[in-house]
Amino acid sequence: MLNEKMEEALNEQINREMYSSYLYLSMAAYSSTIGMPGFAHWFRVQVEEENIHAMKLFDYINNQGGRVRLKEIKEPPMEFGTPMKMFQQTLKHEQFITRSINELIDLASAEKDETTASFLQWYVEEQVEEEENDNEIIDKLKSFEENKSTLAEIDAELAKRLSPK
Ligand code: OFO
Repeated sequence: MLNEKMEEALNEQINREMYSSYLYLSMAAYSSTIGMPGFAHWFRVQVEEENIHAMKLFDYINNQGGRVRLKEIKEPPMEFGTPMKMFQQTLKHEQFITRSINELIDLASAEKDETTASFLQWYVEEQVEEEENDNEIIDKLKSFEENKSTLAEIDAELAKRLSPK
């Protein structure tokens, strides 16, 4: 059973996950605009990931007898600069999400809500993966900046990303 404070905080996290989904959808559109179909594909898969993150919270709130409240989703930017700048923004956003998950766990502990603290562990691991993925791509883009690879090669690699199971 969720107390009001926890329910409100989890609903806020649904909104952040939906914003992540929207942000990456906008990055997918931008990637297509700059002629990078592999990047666009990678971000579309990321949108699927974010929708899963949001829906896990949605189901959890419902299963705990709480009320889901869907709030307005902020409009994401449309321009992201170079692929490097875009992935730096992606990493920065994921670091923000990691902090928000940590704050939720702190709140769950303060409220003595062990069930929610345990549920949120999945997100802790997921965030390690999310930041790792972005760092890996940033490294690839560094190698491009150092003339060790081409953007077309990186684009072709990102095109291989599989949808989440
Ligand atoms: Fe990208 O991890 Fe959710 O928001």
